[in-house]
Amino acid sequence: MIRWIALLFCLSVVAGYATGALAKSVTYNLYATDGYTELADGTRAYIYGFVGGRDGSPITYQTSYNGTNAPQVSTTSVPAPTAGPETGNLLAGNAQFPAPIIYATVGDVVTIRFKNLGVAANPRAPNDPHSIHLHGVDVNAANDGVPETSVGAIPANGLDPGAGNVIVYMFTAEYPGTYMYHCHQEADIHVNMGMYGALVIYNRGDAAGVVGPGKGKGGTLFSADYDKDFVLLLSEFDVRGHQDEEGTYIPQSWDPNPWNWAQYKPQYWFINGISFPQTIHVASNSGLAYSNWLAAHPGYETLISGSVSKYNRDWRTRGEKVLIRVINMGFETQPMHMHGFHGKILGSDQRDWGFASQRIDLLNVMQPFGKGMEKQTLTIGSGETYEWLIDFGQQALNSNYPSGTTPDPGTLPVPGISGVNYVGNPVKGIIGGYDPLNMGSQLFPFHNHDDYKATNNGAYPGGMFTMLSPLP
Ligand SMILES: [Cu+2]
Repeated sequence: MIRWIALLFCLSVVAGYATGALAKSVTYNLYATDGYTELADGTRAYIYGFVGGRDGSPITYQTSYNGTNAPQVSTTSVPAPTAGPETGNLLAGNAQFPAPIIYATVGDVVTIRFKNLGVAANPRAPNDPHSIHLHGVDVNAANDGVPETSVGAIPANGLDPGAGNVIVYMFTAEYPGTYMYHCHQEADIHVNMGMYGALVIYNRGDAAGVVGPGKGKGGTLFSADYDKDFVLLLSEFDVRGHQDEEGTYIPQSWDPNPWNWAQYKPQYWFINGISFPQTIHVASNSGLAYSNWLAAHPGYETLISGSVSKYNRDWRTRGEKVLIRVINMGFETQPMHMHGFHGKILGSDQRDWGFASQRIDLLNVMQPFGKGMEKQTLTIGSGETYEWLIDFGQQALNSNYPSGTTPDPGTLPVPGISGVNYVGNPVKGIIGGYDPLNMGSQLFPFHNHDDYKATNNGAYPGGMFTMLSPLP
């Protein structure tokens, strides 16, 4: 008996050592500030937001939109925040929308050093404090980022107590899955103003955990293997509220009341902070190339692609398994609908939904596609996350598109985009001569089924709308 206890003790020490050896420290430097983002139709919207990234790595950020010229994209080292008044910080006034993705691996100790640079893009706005709420992470109250119940929000430079301080949030990554983070100061305002981003916790050994989501690397989540993962962060703006924070909101004759957020009725819907057609790699209205936008928002790729034929460890199907991490950070409930596929729901809110797709053998290999909780429309409420796995082998590469050379008035109309001249594929070449992935294959819409949300300020198509792109 004693021997067994001794053996168990030794094993637990070894296990503890191995666990400790794998754990690492991951540090992010984040700043709060303001700025302007460009909406799909060129509208300039005032935002609050975050900018920064991993400590020790350079970041690429997008400059505030001036309403005329395409924003610039610049690369800089991320300065570690230090306490005290801040002058001359390059990042001030250049809030990113959405906020930089935070990612780590189970067991990692995650440290977020956070400083408020104040409002630089629009000095008329109040110099509000900001915080970081780690939504879904089971942190203690001090690290919960709610000013009234946690370590307080920090004001920027000024006379307020704590101005210029650096807040350090810490947690140990425990549950793998998809999370979000956002400011919780006056959350009705600051969330809609743009202060949110994705947070992803990977399992140990996940290749994707080294580079983060949207980079074409795979891993395992809730006993299912995937070949690559994408973040789909859903949200929307009522620009009247943004005008109110900017100091430019003019009440209408039919509604002379001052703005308040209970009047919320949005005009713009986003996937990862952009709208169709930018979601399928079209340049912004001002001319910012998608590749530059993506460089400044790493991990937020919006065009979902996968190989229809890549063989992988799940012998039952042949296509790439593509994990879509759906996050609803907006104030509305969104029915997201994929054409051509049924995605398997692996989990929700950072927990395994094994009951929805039961494992079938001792190796824990997932049920083949065609069984379990597979959905083509997923209704997701504010604050929820889902992991939705697509098998691209559910589709072949080609279908029987008609071929021809005559511009087809029935093809997808993209406002402001000329150069319709397709040969054999209704979409190929339609986007100003730009072929999103140089593909000769089918494309499938993936969009909000409240179709009025697939609009940009009332113009269809737009808004919360992207594509699924089967590849060879
Ligand atoms: Cu805030």
